[in-house]
Amino acid sequence: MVKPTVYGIPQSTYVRTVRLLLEEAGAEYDLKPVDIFSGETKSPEYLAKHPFGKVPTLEINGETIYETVAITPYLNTVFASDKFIPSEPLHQARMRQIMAIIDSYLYMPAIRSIFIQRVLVPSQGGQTDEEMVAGAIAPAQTAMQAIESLAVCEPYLLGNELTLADFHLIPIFVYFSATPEFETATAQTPKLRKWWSEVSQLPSVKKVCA
Ligand SMILES: N[C@@H](CCC(=O)N[C@@H](CS)C(=O)NCC(=O)O)C(=O)O
Repeated sequence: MVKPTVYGIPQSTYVRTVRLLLEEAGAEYDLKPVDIFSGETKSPEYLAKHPFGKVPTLEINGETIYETVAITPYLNTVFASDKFIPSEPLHQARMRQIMAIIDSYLYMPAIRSIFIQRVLVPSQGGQTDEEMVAGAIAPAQTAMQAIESLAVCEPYLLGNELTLADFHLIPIFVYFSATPEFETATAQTPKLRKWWSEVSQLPSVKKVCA
C-alpha cells in the first residue's frame, strides 16, 4: 500500500481528524509540518496544493486532496475497507449530518471564538475578548444539542463502531473541554459527556491529540 503524506501541524483539529482515522486503520503515513501561524500555508508552494491555504492536505499516488470531508471517506475506503462509514443509509445520513453541523455551526464558536480566546490568546500574552466568548456560548450550545439529538453514544456517536463523525468531533472536544465554557455548553448533553469520557481514553486519541 502506498504511504500517504498529510500536510499540516499536529495541533490542527482537522489534521487530527485525518490522523485519527489513519491511526485507527493502522495505516502508515508521513506528517509534513506546514505552519499555519508563520504564513507557510499562504506560500506559493503550499497554495499550489491547497488554494485556500488551510491544513490538512493529503498527497497520495501523485494526487492531492484537500478538505477533510473529502479526505476521510477516501482514506476510509483505501486503508480501512470502508469500516468507518455505516452501511445503513439512515446512519450514514446521521454521520454526515453530524460532520456538517461540526463544520458549519460548532467549529466557529467552540474553537475560533471560545478556545482561541480563552486559552490560546492568554498563553501568548494577549487578553481574552470576553464579548466574543460570551457571544459564542449560545451558538455552541445549539450545535452541541443538535448533535446530542442525533447521536447514539453507545459508546460511539452512531453505536458500537467508530465512524468518521467520531474522528470529526473528538479534536473539537479536546480543545473545547479545556475551557470553562465547556461545562455550560454540555450541561444539556449527557450522552455527549458520556461519549467523551469513553473516546478520550482511546490510545489513538492519546497519541494524536496529546
Ligand atoms: N474546510 C477545511 C478547514 C480546515 C481548517 O480550517 N484548518 C485550519 C486548522 S484546524 C487552518 O488551516 N487554519 C489556518 C488558516 O485559517 O489560515 C477542511 O475541512 O479541511
